[in-house]
Amino acid sequence: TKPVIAVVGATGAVGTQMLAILTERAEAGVGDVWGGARLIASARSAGRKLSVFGREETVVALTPEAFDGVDVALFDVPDEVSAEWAPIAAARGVVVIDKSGAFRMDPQVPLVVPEVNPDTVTDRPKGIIANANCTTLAMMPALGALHREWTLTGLYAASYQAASGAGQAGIDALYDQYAAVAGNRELGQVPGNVREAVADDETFGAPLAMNVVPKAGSWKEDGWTSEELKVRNESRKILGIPDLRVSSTCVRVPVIVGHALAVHATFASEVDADAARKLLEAAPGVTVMDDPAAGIYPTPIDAAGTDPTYVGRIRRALDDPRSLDMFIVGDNLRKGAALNSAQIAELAVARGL
Ligand code: 2RA
Repeated sequence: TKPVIAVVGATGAVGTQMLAILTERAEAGVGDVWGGARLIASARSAGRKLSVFGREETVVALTPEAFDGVDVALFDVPDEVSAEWAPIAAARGVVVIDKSGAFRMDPQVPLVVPEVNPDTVTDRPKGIIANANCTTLAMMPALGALHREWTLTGLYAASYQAASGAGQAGIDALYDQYAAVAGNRELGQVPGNVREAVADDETFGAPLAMNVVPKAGSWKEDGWTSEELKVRNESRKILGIPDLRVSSTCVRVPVIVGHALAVHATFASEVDADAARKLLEAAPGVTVMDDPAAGIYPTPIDAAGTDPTYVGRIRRALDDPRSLDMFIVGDNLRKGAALNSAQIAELAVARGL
């Protein structure tokens, strides 16, 4: 019999994508490994009906019993909910794949990106596998391939992160903000009038429509944000380079879906842009879009709703033959979240759970 998969947080921004991705992959034959789905959410959402694998399923409330008969559970819930409930599910024999930040840096929990470190999936003493933050994930398939060839020594990045990184509330807020400024050609040329028109400092820390905000996540020590620390810690763990030099500035931009990163990557040996393009073309999960003369480079609006990590603007640094500069874009809700969880689940099944 085929294993049963549960989606915990089935009604959220990522949960909704998860159901679509599981269904698509089953229909396409790439992820046709599941014998059924259990949809789990907060008591508030219990009773709602959602479609998965072409069937209507009723959402059930998160209780220990909700995991009875479940083999794999994909958690897409806030950190504190995962921290409490992932161990409860794991104790009932469920393989938990957790998207929150609760377990990512736990040495007994693998942080898996199937294109980069697939073998770590079976080394999970707690029964929990972690899925990385969307900003880190966007870069990993590409950087993993380059690292295998040239040995990564430094990773310097600026992110351009979509509003949907802040969940459904972020999506709703950005659409509302666009509506508040639409058609007004007075805005954005003097201090303050965009703030007045948008009147939403809360969601992103400053208005996002007509703006960019150099803050994603929450403030941490010494002026760093939680996102910037995740980029550093998670990249090191996934790539298996504990002393990798990493610095980033994470920025929210007025895009609905699709995180982008301007990356400067430094390697142990000299690199070559054409060789990098070839390597990336052959790398699983990566699509090269790099023909500037023909106007071809990746942008979020083309990445949204698709699976690959797109890489373009690939060039060797003018002042350092061991460094590459490039622009990387991925759908933060798909490879950045739901798709990577689905791929980890399929990998766990392929490795005999
Ligand atoms: C963001 N990476 O983009 C976060 C979501 N976990 O806000």
